[in-house]
Amino acid sequence: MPGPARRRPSIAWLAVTALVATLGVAQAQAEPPAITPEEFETATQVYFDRCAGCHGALRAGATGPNLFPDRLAEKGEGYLEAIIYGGLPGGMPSMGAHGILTMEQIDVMARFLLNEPPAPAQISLDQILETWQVQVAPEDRPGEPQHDLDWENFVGVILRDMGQVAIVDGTTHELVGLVDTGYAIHILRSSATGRYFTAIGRDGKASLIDLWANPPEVVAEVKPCYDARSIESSKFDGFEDAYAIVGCYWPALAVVLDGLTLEPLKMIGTAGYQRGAGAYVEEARVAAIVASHHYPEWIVNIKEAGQTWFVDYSRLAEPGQPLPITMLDTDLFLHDGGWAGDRYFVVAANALDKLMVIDAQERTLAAEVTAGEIPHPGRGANWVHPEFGPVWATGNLGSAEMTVMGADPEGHPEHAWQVVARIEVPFTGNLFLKTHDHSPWVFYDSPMSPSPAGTATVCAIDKVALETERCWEVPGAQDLGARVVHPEFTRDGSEVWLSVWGSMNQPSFIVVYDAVTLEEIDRIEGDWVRTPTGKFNVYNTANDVY
Ligand code: DHE
Repeated sequence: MPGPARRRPSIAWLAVTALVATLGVAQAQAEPPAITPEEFETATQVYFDRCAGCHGALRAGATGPNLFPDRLAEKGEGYLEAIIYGGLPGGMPSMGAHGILTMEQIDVMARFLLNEPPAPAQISLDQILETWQVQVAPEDRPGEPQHDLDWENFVGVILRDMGQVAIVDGTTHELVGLVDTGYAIHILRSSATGRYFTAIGRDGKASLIDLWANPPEVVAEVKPCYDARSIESSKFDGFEDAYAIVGCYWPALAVVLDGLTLEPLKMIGTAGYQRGAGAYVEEARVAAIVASHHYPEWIVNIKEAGQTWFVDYSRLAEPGQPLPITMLDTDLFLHDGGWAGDRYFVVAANALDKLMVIDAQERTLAAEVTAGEIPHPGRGANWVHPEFGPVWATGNLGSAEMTVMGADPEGHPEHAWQVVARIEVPFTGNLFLKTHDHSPWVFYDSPMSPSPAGTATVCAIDKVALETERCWEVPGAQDLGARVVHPEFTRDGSEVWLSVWGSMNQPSFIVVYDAVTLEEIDRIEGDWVRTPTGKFNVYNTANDVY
């Protein structure tokens, strides 16, 4: 249906509607506003790219609230435009103020949200097989590295909006190679040996990157879903690099792949009943996945089901390919997480402000801990504190706090899974923190801060005093309209790198700090450095150093 000509909202008008929204004054909206088929199609794509991660492919909500038209109709189109433009302190990004969406797109998105959502498609194994390609067969790959570089100190840098991964030498800071991957590429994981990076794009495309090739190259790829966030390799003794798994956001699916060719081997549907005797959830998204060192299995977190699954890959090579799955009830809104020591895996139930501590040896829920608002650990940070023993920390999206808890039930039972410090930081909007045994600091970002200064700031937190030592703005980041994100260490822990995440229209840089003195020692620059986000040192990623 053709829509009427649309007005362009002015910033002043948006400010007024934001105030109205903040004061909770509802604007009645009887009929869904008109939207043309072209606008609907564009909005569906924008929603998939920018909104589905938090609000769900079906708009049923998760990290963010549900975006069903019946709820939103009470709030009205002006409210929606204001929130999309300006964001909210709890983590909703300011899409307009940060130049992510234009005024026209915001206008279309507000109308799209007030109309019924489209039904997303399912996928079959045949469709997945059509996307599977092996560029270099395992038998044609080199038996040893084809370069003299210290490949275990390579850093894979995600160039998000370029759909590329840059392989950078962690020793020389030189670019070793650039490879094409999936759209809006999200994370990399190292295979057990470190030889391969597996990459996952938001479009569900998985790529296998061989670091022994000169230059590194994609040797296999497959697209097992339409929307994905996680990927992991098999790491148990005897199964190194043998298998990989992709966790999909849509369809509700995890797909087991051959680790050397990415051939799809098993599809595991995740739609089902929520923890306990809960409701049936059609959209049960796969969030963090980690490879266990205790058993030949992956620990797979199903967000809307509130369950953590232990997926046993040890018998995949047998005829009939049984794939035993142990389901543990944890809690809803599971998102990201990492190892606390080598026995416990901690995953954030983010919208509940909780951390689930999973005992990977016993396959039980060891504890639930209340963090700050919307904990977002990435992988978290591990170190040994002189009083509390081994501890584990998370940042929080919604509160200006780094939360530290005891993580050693055997040696320090009185502190285990108790919050031992809530360390004040200047900004909300943290996404990642990281540390290394050779650094006295935890490095802490705040790219989702509503304050532009916050988005460009990094903090160093004292691991012994348990207080913020220093926070500083990365010079030049604000001039690029960029956010400073994702600390990562080099293999020996002497340097920490942070991405200056600007727009794809101009190059930005990766800033390198001395991990002890906090001095800036280099900027990795070049025309290729566009939209850098996550960075993954091969050794640290393969060995879960964080
Ligand atoms: Fe991520 C980890 C999901 C937005 C960069 N992100 C994760 C994980 C999940 C997740 C489930 C854990 C994977 C694992 O360990 O197996 N991320 C989501 C979303 O749903 C969300 C909130 C919204 C979306 O639409 O995707 C989202 N993520 C982002 C970003 O905006 C970031 C900063 C840049 C980007 O890709 O757009 C981003 N996420 C990352 C990174 C990690 C990650 C770099 C891995 C951190 C690590 O150190 O291992």
